[in-house]
Amino acid sequence: AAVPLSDRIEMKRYSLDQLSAQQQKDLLLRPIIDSQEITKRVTPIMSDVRARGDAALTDLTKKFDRVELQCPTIQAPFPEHLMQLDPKTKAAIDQAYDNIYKFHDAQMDRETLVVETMPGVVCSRFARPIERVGLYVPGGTAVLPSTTLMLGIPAKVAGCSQIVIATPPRPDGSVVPEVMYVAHKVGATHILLAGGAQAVAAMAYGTQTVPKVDKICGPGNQYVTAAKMLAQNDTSCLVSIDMPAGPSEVLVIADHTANPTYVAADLLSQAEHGTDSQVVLLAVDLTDIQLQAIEDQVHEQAIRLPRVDIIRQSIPKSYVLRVGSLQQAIQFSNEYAPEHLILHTDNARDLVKDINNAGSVFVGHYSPESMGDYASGTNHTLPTYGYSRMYSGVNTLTFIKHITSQELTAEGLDNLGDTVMQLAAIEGLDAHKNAVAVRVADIRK
Ligand code: HSO
Ligand code: ZN
Repeated sequence: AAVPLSDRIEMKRYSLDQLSAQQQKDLLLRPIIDSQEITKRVTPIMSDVRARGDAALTDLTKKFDRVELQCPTIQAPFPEHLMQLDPKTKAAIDQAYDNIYKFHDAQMDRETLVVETMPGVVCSRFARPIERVGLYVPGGTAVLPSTTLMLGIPAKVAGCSQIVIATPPRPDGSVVPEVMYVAHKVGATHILLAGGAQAVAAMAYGTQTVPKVDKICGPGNQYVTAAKMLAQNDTSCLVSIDMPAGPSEVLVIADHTANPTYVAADLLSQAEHGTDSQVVLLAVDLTDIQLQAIEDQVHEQAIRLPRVDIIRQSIPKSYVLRVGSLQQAIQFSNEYAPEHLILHTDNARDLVKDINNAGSVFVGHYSPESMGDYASGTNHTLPTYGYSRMYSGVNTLTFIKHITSQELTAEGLDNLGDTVMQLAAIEGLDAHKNAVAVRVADIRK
C-alpha cells in the first residue's frame, strides 16, 4: 500500500558530482557538540562526588534516576538470585562470551620482546595489566549486556585485578540481571549502581565504597564523555580514558550487487540506537530504480520497528551520497572515518586493503553490523566522530601498558659509551655524561 509522502521516512539524497568542494567537506562533519555548556553542568556534579563521595552519589541518583539506594555499590561475589536468566538468554550470552573471549585472548602479547641492539646492549619490552579499571555500561533507552561483554572480556583477558562496572539502576534500584551475569562472568569486583557524570567521578576519585580506578572505559552520552575528559585532564586523580566518544555511526557502501532489503536493515540497525545516530549510504553507480528500492525498504522496514520514533528523527538527518565508482566511495569513506563500515559490494574482501580509517569493517552481504555488535568476536566499543583516524576500538591493549627495560654488560657499555657521552656533551648535561664516564673509566683501566 502507498504510504502518504508526508510520513515517509527518508534520508537526504546527494550526488558527489553535483557538490562543491565545500559541500563535500560539510558532509564529512558530525554534529557539533557544545562542550562548554556540557562541561558547565558536569563540573559541579564531579566536585560534589569528589567532596561527599557516596552521599553525593545517592543524592544524584535520586535526582537524575529517581531511584533511592541504600548503598551505591555491590561487591563480588554477586548474589546468584540476582542473575537468573532464561536458558535461551544465558546460552546466547555464553556463546557471545566465548567468541569475544577467543578473539581478544588471541590479541594478547604474552611474550617479552627482546632485542640485542648491539653486542652487550639488550632492550626488552613486556606488558602489564592496568590494575584497576572502571567500565561504564550505559543505561538509557536500551539494556546493554553486550557492552558489559565488550568491556569486561578484554579487561579480564588483560588481567586487570580490579574491575568496577558502573551502570544506572533500574527504577526499582536493581541491576539488570543480564548485566549482573556478565559482570560475574568477567570477574568484576564491584558493580556501581550509578550513571552519568556522577558514576565517572566516583570511579575517577573513589568514594567510601567505590575504589578509585586507573582507567575509565566505555561509551556514554555527552555528559559521560565530558566527565571522562575532565577526569583525564585532572592530574589530581590520575586517570586515563579509552577514547572520546560521539554518537554511534555507520557508513554503508552499496553497489549493484547489494540486496536492498539487507542494506536497509543495516542502516536501520544503526539508526535505532539514538536520535543522534549517524547513518550514511554511499550508492556506487546505482540506477534510480536500484536506489529507490533501498529507500523503499528503509521506509517499509522502519515503520514496523518498535523504535520507529527514534528512527523518524535519526534517518532524516542521515544521507545517501551517489558516487560514480568504488574508488570514490572508498576515498569518501576514508575521509569520513566511520565507526562502522559495511561493504555491500561485489568482491568486498578485495576492498579491505584500501580502507585506512574505520573502527570496524563488515565485509560482504552476509556480515551485518549486528553480528559484531553482539557475538562474532570483535569489539563494539569503537571510535566515532571521525576519531577512527587515530584511535583503535577497545581491545586487550586498552587494558595493558608496556614497560621497557634494558640490561648492558661491561662490553655493551664500552661499545656504546662514547656515543652517549658525546650526545650528553652536546646537550650540556654533564651528569649524564659522568654516569657513563665513571664506569667506562673502570672498564677501560
Ligand atoms: N552498535 C553499537 C553497539 C551495540 N549495538 C550495542 C547493540 N548493542 C555501537 O557500536
Ligand atoms: Zn548496534
